[in-house]
Amino acid sequence: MKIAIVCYPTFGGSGVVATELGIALSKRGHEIHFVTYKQPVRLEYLTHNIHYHEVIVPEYPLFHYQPYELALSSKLVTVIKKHKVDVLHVHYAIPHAYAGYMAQQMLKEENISIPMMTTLHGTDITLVGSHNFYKPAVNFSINKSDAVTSVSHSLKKDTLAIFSIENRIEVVPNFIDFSNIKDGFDNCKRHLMAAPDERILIHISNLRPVKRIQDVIKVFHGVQKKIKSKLIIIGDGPDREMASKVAYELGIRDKIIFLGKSNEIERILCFSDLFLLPSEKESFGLAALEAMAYKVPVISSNTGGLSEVNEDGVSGFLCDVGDTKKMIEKAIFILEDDHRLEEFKHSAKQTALKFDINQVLPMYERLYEKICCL
Ligand code: GMT
Repeated sequence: MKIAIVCYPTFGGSGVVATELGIALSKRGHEIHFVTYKQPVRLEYLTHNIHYHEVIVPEYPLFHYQPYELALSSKLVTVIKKHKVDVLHVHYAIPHAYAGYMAQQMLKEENISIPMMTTLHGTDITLVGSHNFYKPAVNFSINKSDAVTSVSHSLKKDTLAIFSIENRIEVVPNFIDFSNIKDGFDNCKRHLMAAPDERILIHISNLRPVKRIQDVIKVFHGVQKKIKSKLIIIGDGPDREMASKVAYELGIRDKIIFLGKSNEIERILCFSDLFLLPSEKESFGLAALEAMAYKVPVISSNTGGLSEVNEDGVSGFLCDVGDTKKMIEKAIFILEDDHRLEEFKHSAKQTALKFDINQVLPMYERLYEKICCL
């Protein structure tokens, strides 16, 4: 099939999922067209059946806000017509589903019909989309999509509670392509980060308030009192400075390494011992799943879809949002004993294997076929 994928090309989970999906579909013989404003970060190279089409929004002084949706829907019309695309798959409802719907309408005028699938990722529903500024448009474009998927049961439930949805929502979980994960990664340079007798804790996110970075620092503060350890933080965002300040105040700034945005998380995950994800809200927690795939157990909050990913007492532990005392307790429990840590590492990987791309990809393919025959 020829599939156009619209996504955010950044480090965010929705962009990562969309990119990995496109790459995997191309390996199964589909022709993929990424349509976005920058080459997606996880898309290292283009191939004969992976194409990237840049959406350009020229600056014009009259516009206080540049009209991205307009440029995106125009680009979609051009790409779909030129490449005879069969299906349009938009990731993250805002504004992609809205722009996709407009492209569909423009194409209809030329007797071209193209079905659209919208994948809901989380903040497009729970944080941004639920706001009255956007709600009518998001509600409208979800209902106008030919298929709607959500990355967890929890997100589906939230969507149905927040919006007036007439469409069926299929749950298609996020996934891991295990063919990219090698056991015994040969570039695993643990010694550059920590001493041999130190444990390594890790947090990866966009450092936004929803991630509760202050809790990451507090949990590490509690852990390092009992267990010699380092904390690595990957990613960047508005709460970066606050996190650093809290760390100074607690006297542990020298034990925390801020690495900024990185596309090489496997180099760090390969030697990490524990992943911290104490988010306020998390529709799925792709970062946690990626950690588990690299045998890193997870201490997370018990919010949104996290309980569908992190198995309590198996791949790590789930604690109430803000319950840093319990998070510290559980982190120490995992880290204090070599044998127990190894068991949790093994179970984290086993749990992650349930999200193997080979189980998930056919779900998307079946839906593409279904909407193409409507
Ligand atoms: O985690 C973020 O804040 C980024 C956001 C995004 O839109 O990329 O992530 C959302 O989608 C991911 C991929 O489906 C999920 O794994 C994240 O849980 C979800 N984030 C939230 O719900 C806060």
